[in-house]
Amino acid sequence: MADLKEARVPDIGSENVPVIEVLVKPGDKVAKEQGLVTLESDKATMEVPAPFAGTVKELKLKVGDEVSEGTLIAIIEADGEAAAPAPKQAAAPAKAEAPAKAAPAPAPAPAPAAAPAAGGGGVQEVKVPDIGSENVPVIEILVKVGDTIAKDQGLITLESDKATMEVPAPFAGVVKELKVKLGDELSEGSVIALVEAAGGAPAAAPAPAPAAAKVETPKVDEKPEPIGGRSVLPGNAPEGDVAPTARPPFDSKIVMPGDAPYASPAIRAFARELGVDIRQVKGSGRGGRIQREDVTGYVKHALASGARPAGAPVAAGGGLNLLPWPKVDFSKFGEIEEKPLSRIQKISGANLARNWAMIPHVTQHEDADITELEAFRKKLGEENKDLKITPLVFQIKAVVAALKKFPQFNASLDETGEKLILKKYFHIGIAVDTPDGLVVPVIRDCDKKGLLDLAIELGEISKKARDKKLGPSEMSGGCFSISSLGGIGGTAFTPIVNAPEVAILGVSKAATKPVWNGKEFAPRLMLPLSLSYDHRVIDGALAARFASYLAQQLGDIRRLLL
Ligand code: CAO
Repeated sequence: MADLKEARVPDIGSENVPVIEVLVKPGDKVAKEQGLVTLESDKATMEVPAPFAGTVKELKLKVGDEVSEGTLIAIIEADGEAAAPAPKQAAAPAKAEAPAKAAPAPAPAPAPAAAPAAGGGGVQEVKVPDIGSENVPVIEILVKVGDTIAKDQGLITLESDKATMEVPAPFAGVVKELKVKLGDELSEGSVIALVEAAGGAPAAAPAPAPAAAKVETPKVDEKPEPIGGRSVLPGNAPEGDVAPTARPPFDSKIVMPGDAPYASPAIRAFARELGVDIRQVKGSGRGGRIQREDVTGYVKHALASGARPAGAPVAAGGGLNLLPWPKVDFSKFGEIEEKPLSRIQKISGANLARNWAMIPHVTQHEDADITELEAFRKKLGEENKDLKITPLVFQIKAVVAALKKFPQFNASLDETGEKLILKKYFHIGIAVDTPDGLVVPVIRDCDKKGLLDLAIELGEISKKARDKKLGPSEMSGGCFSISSLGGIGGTAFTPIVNAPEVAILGVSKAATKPVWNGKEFAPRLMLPLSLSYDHRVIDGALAARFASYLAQQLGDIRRLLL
């Protein structure tokens, strides 16, 4: 007999973990333990499997949603026998240390096992903890002999059918000998390495239980299958044989939802250290998984072609040879408080840093006389009292007109950096300031929408942005962005191009200024425009023309009808 049942998120050891993939759709028949969604926290990527076989009736999550224990994933019509006693799956965690009891849940992150040894220091064996499977192949070795490793730093990556997991060091020390090589198949107790514990490291390593080891598995009295997803242990994305540079300030999961790449945190860290945008890299591993060789291959190709695609290694060409970020103990100088960056800040920060570093920016300034526009806007506002009509909607229209006249601005460089993709659509991104940071929702087909429609949509997306309700699709596909600080103040600024777009318009606060009209100085409302552009694609003369055309449009809005 069929029965509608809920599949919920189990205890995943973290809160508000973003969904990066939805693996099923309504109507799909799912097998027991088939992955429903993939979640990715700072430290782990994990699939949440179906607790029983059945047919997905309704999906309750989408990419970008943030979930915690108990969040409803889907309503599933359970197949005959599964419909019966409904094991308390998902949200009912079992102990991590009893993975053999586990069933459909993200893998418990294995707590690393150090060989029991008495006393402090000394060379000790680091063994594979209980990973719930046998003969799991080593797919990455993240350290080499002689490396000084921190506690919880990844040593190796194992990949089973269902999970990818890093095994971290249970204590800090120096790697004396590696006992495994790529392809070796390991089980609980296999020795990974001999590590000389750093001075005070606890020798009888008390089976360190790093944060993600809290990821527990549901209590289901069924066949052991503890590894329900790609899971990685907490701790540092390993350096492996990568140049031991300072860890970047943002974490390894800086991916925009919607196109999350399938790669381990280690590979992401590796890509990031080389300045590679991992989303550009094609994975050659099973199921499209991105491997270390894919990243290096990508870099080689980019260097050989002489191109510097978005994300390619600028530094490799002798460009960015940056000093490490200063490490300062500020508390030495006075009282301090630490505040973690929000997720949005981390994501936008990583993008802004790349765009600022890789795009040769120039900003062209221009003033638009919006005296008449403002009079019209006020009139329109009086006629539509329930609608907030700000100068921004006129700017959107003027930008569309300018993009039509100067198609070079409605373009993106392709990933080789050798071709320009010209777009025939007009989707405009609007930078919105939210309490959690900057987001850029996109208004689509602005050429086909009137001022009032744009005002409605602008109001809606600003609200959605501030309520954190924007989906990934609402933040992608932009052709050109506008960043308006006009409601706040300022006379000019230098916005950062929102790659892969090639230009962005910054708008500051309009002010009444004396303007010479040929006979006298007359008071005119002047709107400061700051057009930043990618100088690889747009030259200064073109930018000056674009900005001045934009000012003309805003100065005489009848032109927008043309
Ligand atoms: N000059 C003078 N006044 C302006 C103006 C301008 N250029 N632009 C807007 N205003 C006025 C509006 O008319 C409105 O006035 P009333 O309150 O009298 O109606 C007021 O300023 C506030 O406008 P707003 O900011 O609420 O609305 P908007 O449509 O101009 O902008 C939005 C919407 C979402 C873009 C804006 O709220 C926002 O978030 N801006 C910040 C963007 C940002 O952070 N950019 C920086 C990116 S780089 O770090």
